Amino acid sequence: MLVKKEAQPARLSYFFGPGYSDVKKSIKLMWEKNAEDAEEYYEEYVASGLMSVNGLFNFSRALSIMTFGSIFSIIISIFIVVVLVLCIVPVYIMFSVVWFIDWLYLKIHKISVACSFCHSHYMSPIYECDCGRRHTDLTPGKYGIWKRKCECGRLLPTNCFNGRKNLTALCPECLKQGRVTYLNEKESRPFCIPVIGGRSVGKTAFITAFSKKFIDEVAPSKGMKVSFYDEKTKVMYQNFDSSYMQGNTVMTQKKDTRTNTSAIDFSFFVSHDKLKPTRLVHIYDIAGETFTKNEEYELPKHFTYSQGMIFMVDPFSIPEIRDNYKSLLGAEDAAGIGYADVNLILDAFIAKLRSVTGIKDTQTSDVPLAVVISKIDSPGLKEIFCEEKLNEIMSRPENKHMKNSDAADILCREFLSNNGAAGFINSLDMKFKKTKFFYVSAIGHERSKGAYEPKGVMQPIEWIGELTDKGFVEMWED
Ligand SMILES: Nc1nc2c(ncn2[C@@H]2O[C@H](COP(=O)(O)OP(=O)(O)O)[C@@H](O)[C@H]2O)c(=O)[nH]1
Ligand SMILES: [Mg+2]
Ligand SMILES: [Zn+2]
Ligand SMILES: [Zn+2]
Repeated sequence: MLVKKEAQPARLSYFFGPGYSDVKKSIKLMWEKNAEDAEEYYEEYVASGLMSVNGLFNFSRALSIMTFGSIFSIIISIFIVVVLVLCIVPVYIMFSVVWFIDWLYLKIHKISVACSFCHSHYMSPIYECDCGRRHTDLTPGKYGIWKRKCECGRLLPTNCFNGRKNLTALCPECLKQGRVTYLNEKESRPFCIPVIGGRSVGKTAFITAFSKKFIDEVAPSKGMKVSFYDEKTKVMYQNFDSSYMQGNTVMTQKKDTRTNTSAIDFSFFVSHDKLKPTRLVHIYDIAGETFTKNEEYELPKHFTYSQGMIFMVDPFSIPEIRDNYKSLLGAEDAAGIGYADVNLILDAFIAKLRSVTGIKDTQTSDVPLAVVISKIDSPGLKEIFCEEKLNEIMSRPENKHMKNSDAADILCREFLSNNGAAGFINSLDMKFKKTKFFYVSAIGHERSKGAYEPKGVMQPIEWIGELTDKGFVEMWED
């Protein structure tokens, strides 16, 4: 396990390469010389006449070289091999120790790559030297403990303590499929959250509001530095920015044309002196069609390693709520209702989750699932999801000292149960060990009526972070 077998385009360190062959060569040479000498005397003995004195003298010389020479050669060979082993063992131990420390550092800090192209998840990428040679296993080893020499002569750092992260990195999984994907990961820890739900439930509005709030307000106020993953995510942010100012959303493409997957990955790095390692936040906006249509999409691999998931529910997708409140909606709100049945979406989501994680029908999933009721600024709902209602729940004798967020969870569950969605809540609780309900208004008002005024968009992600990456969310929570 310690040393992977794949040959690297680098020079072996002395004891594993030149040292080893030098020793082999010198032992071989010694034996050859011995045999040569013996042969020489034997030939002289034959030439001098088999029974002559001189001949017998040469014969005994040949014989003694054969025996004593061989014994002597064996001793010297053993000695050389022992010396070599004595040199190799400490080197081997040393590189194993450095290899282990490097591995442990990545493991403890949960450093890994969640490829934003193919969504595969792994610990280390392939590193490419300036000369184009690819090092599939750039770790301390027989090619070098601290640095290795690429075949081109360039010295490459082999571990996380001396700048390996600054080398050009490639996705090994993309490469297997014949695609060259350069990664911008900087030995960072991914923080991945897919946002799931039917079409028009408010996923894109939620991601827009969260991203803007986090990047423009929360991060700067806490001294965190945000940088975009690449040019594409920068453009995505600019689109979020203009949507945010206008109070609308851009329609999510059915497929990410770049990755050909059904999830759009908005990713950015978050760094701070006290935050080790840097986090790479991935928010996946999954087009609603993935759940409602029976089309074949690539399996959502990010379901297997996400810190948590957000399941968005448009309250107006629930028939009873629609019947009760739709007449109060303005034209824009009425036009933006997500009609897909939440139970069908939930079933489709669970089926996808099962197929990719392999969990059985009878098993519950461990992944934290934040169930988010959207658009609570809508007329009729504003009066339900309000401070007074929370206070009423917290004043109940059984709820003494309850946190606001727990009261909000109860409020959401009661609201859905009272409106014919008790079955939906049961299904969720049966399939997921950790669920919590939240209510949000991403836009804060009807579409296209001015800039966003988001409410409650941080809490679902904070809750997921509290369960899975406390060090990170503690940086930004009040
Ligand atoms: N009133 C109101 N409408 C919203 C809110 N969030 C989204 N919408 C509307 O719901 C519709 C669908 O939103 P969108 O985010 O594009 O949904 P997606 O398909 O799930 O990404 C759009 O017309 C939005 O304007 C909100 O917080 N309040
Ligand atoms: Mg969308
Ligand atoms: Zn990839
Ligand atoms: Zn090179």
